[in-house]
Amino acid sequence: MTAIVAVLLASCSPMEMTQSGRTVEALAAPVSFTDPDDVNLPLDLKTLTHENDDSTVTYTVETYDPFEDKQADFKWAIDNNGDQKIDHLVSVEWEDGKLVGKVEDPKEKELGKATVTRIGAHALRVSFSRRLLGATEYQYRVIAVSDLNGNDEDDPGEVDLAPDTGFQPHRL
Ligand SMILES: [Ca+2]
Ligand SMILES: [Ca+2]
Ligand SMILES: [Ca+2]
Ligand SMILES: [Ca+2]
Repeated sequence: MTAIVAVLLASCSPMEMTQSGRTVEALAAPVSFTDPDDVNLPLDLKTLTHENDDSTVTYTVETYDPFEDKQADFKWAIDNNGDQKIDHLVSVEWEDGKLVGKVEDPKEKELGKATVTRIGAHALRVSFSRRLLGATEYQYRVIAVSDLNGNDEDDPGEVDLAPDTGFQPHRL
């Protein structure tokens, strides 16, 4: 029995990969990972989730403690060609009295808008067009900045990373 199941599974996966991906991937379940309670900062990353459909990529961030809109400062740093260098950044920040989401290149040139939604006292969600990624497979890490000294810079001791080493893969 086990051998038959293994053969079936083995023969299934290449078929999935050769399909255009639309029907298969549109139904992809959200994928989450957890970062430890590892910093003594207002924004301590807890659960990070990615999901996508045909047109949109959505990230959810949940922290250990509740945070206010004006404390929000999250970045998803995206490497879309596997060289560990960042090609795109999805950012959520408090700007001009509201939460603003953007997709930018590493030089902060804006490539497109991202839609931010609060989904609880500990969490928010950001969505953007998957066309902006320019890749069907990429890896990312999440950065939360608590600007303790108010200088608008990410200083040592103000940052939580998730994952703490390496990147989280996302296949669209
Ligand atoms: Ca954390
Ligand atoms: Ca890269
Ligand atoms: Ca700072
Ligand atoms: Ca961390």
